[in-house]
Amino acid sequence: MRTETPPTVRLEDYRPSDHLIDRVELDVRLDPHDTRVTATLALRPNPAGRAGAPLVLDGDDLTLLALELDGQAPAPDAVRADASGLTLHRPPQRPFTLRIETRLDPTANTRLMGLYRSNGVYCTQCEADGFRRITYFLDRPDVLSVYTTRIEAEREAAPVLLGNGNPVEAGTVPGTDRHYAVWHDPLPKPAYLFALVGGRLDRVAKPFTTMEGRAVEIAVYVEPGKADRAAYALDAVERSMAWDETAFGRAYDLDLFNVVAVSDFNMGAMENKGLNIFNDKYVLASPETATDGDYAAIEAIIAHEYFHNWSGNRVTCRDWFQLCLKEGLTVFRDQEFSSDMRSRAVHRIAEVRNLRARQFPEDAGPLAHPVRPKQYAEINNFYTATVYEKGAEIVRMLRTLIGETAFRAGMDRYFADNDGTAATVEDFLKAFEAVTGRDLSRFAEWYERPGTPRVAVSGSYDPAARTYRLAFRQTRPGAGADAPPLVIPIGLGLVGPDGPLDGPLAPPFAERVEDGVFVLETAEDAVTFENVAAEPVPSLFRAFSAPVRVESPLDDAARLTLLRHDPDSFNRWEAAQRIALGLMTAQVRDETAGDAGADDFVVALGAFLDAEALRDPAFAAQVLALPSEGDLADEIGTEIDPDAIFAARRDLRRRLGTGLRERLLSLREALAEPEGTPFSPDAAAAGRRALRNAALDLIAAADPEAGTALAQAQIAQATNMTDRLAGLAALALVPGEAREAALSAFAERYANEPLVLDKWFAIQAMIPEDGTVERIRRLQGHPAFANTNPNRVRSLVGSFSLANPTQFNRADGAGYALVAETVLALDGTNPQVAARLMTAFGPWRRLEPVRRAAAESALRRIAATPGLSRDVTDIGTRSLA
Ligand code: 0A1
Ligand code: ZN
Repeated sequence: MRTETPPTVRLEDYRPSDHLIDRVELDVRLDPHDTRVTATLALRPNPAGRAGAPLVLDGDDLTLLALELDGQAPAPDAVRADASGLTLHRPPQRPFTLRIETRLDPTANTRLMGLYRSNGVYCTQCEADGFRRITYFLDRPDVLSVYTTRIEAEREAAPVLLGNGNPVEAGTVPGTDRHYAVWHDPLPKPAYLFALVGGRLDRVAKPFTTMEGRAVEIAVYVEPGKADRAAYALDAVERSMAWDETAFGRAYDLDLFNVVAVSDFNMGAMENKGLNIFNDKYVLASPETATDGDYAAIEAIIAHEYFHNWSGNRVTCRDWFQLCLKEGLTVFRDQEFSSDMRSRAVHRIAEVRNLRARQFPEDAGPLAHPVRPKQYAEINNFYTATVYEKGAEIVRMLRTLIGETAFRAGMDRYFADNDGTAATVEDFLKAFEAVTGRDLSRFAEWYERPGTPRVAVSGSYDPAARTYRLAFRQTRPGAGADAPPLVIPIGLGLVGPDGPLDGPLAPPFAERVEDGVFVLETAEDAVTFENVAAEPVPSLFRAFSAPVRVESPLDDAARLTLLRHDPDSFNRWEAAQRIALGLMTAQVRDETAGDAGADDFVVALGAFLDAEALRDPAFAAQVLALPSEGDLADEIGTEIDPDAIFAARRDLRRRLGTGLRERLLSLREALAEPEGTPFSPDAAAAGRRALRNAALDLIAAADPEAGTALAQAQIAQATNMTDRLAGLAALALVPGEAREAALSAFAERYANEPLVLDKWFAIQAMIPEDGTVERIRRLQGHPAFANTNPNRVRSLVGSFSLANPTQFNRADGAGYALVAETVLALDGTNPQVAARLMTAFGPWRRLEPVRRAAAESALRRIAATPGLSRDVTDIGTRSLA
């Protein structure tokens, strides 16, 4: 393991590689413990690099067996090689060939980076820097090579052999029980996109013809016996291919597109060229095992990885500082895809919930960083909500600023100008400048600084002049006075007591509002609407037009007007969320004046449900789902007391459950599927289930006994995992026999379904009661639990640290101790997962003093442990800085 203090890598130090590798021939002889890799590299000096520079190839945990330069063993003093690198001191100043033979042990590779085995299946993960664990290489994204890979393995153990690109040859190795396959990928790619797979796998496939007339075979490979759970993912690939053609004019470029599901994977999935490798959680689905949320996530992640084929693979990143170039853009693309496949309004709400739950707190804590970081010690710690989600918001703002037509033209230009290259954020923006003639240099500031900006808004109405003036002021926490203001697109409209004020005859008019968007480019600015007949309610940041916190001038009466009449669905939802947040924070701050407000809110929600619940159940479910405890903590910001937050949220759920009880019960009836209805995972059916289950949650909050009965009946009748799990989740909140019996029955029913048991682990980890820490410790010894499987760890310990605020933040520190122990136990085997788990401590400085001290001491205990990985060291250093 690497234990040295990691050097910091800085964007400002970037220089092109001194050498290039045009072609790579790999011969990989798979063996459980003694895999041999022979790499033949066609190298040459890079004209853009330093002439005569040594050749320094990266390596990590490698054993060198043989080395030849142009067919000759180099002189011993010409080379230095160890586990972490290979240097040729005086490489030839002309093209030359290196032949490198290394040995590795895939079974011992518990870090799941490089070549490893998952349930006996050989697979690889090379992003960000795993290829150097397979052979010595220039493991950096701006070195692009054409790969030919020969994979050999025992036929019995690995009948399926897959590589990047297209298959060119296959056969048996005479006189042995081994066979081989040769794959060739014609498109140059960086090493992080390399992949191979070997194992026993079942396959489902379907053909696709691209708009360019290419016949493509799409295939999904899964563990034997699970082919019937791969159909949804397979269809999702097909939908993604078709969508990228119509939405972005992007066609697929190989004859095969393969997806392989493996059960041990550090992240969600990986976009290796022509051979996407997935965490099986994001492939396998059946009504019996997957929730509606799982189906939606599968569709989104399949799309995400597929879309990388253009945004990431055809155009890749010059260096890892440009990670958002592929990730932010690809998240934006997958969000658009999901919005087109499902309800756009509901999807936007889900995107914003996710951004606020994960990115806002990150940006407000010690791990905050710019969307394009300026430095890193361990790049694998920068696959963050900021790079991904805030990165996507920047692309979305760009589209809002320049309009859809110019955005599409700019994307076409970006792909055309940068195809086959390793690009930068500047290259991206340049394409949009080229098609619009606009200067985007000020907009580029969004990439450069951490922190969520605030925009304070005030409104004033002049009845005599019939004008309404909105004034804006932007600030950025922690940004010095020298920080230039951001370019912030603000989606705007005015709403009156009876509906939107955009009547055709005399609409309110404001000179600088174009297509409903006002652009705030200075620290302060204002806009005046004319022709406004009566004091309006402003609908601000429609569709969440910028990732900012808004200090809004609205009171609850104004918000109720928006909930009723705003044509922007996002802001209708936002209005309800803000009212609920206000009521709950008032309770946390011990301001008891909120009672009448709560009654008004209940009445308004009742009217809303009567008018709309059956018309758009998915949206209604979002309106009923109160802001999370995390949202409240984020809103409160300092001296956080998770117990007070929990109590406030519980009390408001009780109030809603009491006040809306009859309606919720009859909605559940009205939304029940008639018996015998076949299961469909589509958005409409999922929306009906979501609303029924949101109703169950509130009913149970108000009346645990009734809730228990309903939940038990729902579990008994459930025809799908969504309803079964929602029943179990409701029961999990009510201590007692019924809960324990339901948990046991669930475990028994799914004893052989690891992905379903993950849900069972998670539900228990999220129980907001004193015994949960002890329960988790018990479950860590459950036969289905394994510290070596990232999904199990995330389900049991990750859910606890991220979704059980009262117990993770126990005042006695027992929650922190549990997570710290898990981090330390994992660090030796899988530092990436350990480091990610540790990020749960991020908000520690915002806690009230007792918990703050306990969290800090847990963090310090981790950081003081000798022999930590670079991954955990980096999180520890930054968390405590
Ligand atoms: N590029 C992938 C994410 C990814 C990053 C690192 C990994 O290493 C374990 C794996 C996957 C994506 O955006 O989906
Ligand atoms: Zn990605």
